[in-house]
Amino acid sequence: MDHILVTGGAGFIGSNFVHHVVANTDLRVTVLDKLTYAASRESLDGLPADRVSLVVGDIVDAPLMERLAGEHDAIVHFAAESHNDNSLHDPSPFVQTNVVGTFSVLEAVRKAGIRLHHISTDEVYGDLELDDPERFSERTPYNPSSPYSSTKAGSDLLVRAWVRSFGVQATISNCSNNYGPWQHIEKFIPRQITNVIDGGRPKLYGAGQNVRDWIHADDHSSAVLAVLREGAIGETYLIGADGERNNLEVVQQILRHFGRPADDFDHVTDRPGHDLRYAIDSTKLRTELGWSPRFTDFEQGLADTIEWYRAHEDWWRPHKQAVESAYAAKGQ
Ligand code: NAD
Ligand code: TDX
Repeated sequence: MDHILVTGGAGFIGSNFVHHVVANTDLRVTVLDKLTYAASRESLDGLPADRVSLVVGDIVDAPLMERLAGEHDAIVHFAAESHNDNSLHDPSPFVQTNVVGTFSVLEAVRKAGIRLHHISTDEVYGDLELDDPERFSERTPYNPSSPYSSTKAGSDLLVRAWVRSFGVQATISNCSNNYGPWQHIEKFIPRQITNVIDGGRPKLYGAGQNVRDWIHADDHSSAVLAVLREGAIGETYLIGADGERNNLEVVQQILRHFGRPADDFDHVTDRPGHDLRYAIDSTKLRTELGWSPRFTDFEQGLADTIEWYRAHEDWWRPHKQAVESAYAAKGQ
């Protein structure tokens, strides 16, 4: 494997992955990205031009996908509409990109006969009770809740069918909630960090008891690289770093970092159908591929992320007002 195509590589996790690949391998990378509102070209700044190039285009565009598949050894497929709240407002682009787009990627891979790694989410498994001793594993039945997670579940099932029916050489990974640099400020952690930088208050949906299993985007990247290189074709690997925290704990840690009082936040209208808890058992990935996370101290990783947003105000500032107006219109 020499030259890989990374769809969605100008988004949050995709760009972290491209940086990880450049720093840790000799691979050359082409990023294919539609540059939606969620993308940023700046996230690819500073990468060597002889190793990384950007093609602006849509994964739904079948001729484009076929041409690019023919020019690469493998595709790592991150491109998606990724925000649950947006999917409740307008599911249409989620069906287009996540389902039809993945179909287009699969057909291109099938025709070119190249390797595919499909990126997915733990949300395909639905949610867990707070006191459930079990966590999600590769054997957990699919039970998605939102338009976002159901389109991701649909894309996973397409990949499985293309492996079984057409012999496509694909793997799948389902990861828990990522944090780190370059995450769009519509998402929970960067929204709260930038609210506090602005002198405002974090906004907690409902009581703040919902639990997410946080992993640093660089650890997600190292896991994806491990599966791309050593994963068994047709297999699914769950990626997680044992980072369960409820939303209230995360908000209070952000407030503490800035020296603000622990109760200096607002409870706002809850998300309809809000999943209660996600938690990943990543035993298969750790035992079969020898992977382990590097960012095992969530408190330190969050502190570093806060400092990154402080240092990159030029990047997020132009979007802040529009993001907050859209939330305010929904009472959030
Ligand atoms: P993101 O929204 O930050 O980035 C998505 C990228 O895909 C953007 O650059 C966007 O321009 C691009 N894109 C969207 N539609 C496209 C299209 N039709 N053609 C080409 N490019 C298109 O998302 P993210 O948080 O980086 O998530 C990346 C992937 O990881 C997604 O598949 C998501 O489901 C998955 N995932 C995310 C998380 C998380 O916590 N963010 C956790 C597990 C899995
Ligand atoms: O302002 C907020 N207040 C709040 O309490 C926002 C934006 C969110 N929340 C809550 C909702 C969730 O319980 O925080 C938690 C995290 O919310 P998001 O950042 O929107 O993430 P989530 O819905 O958990 O989905 C994320 O993880 C799985 C990614 O966006 C998905 O792409 C990924 O698949």
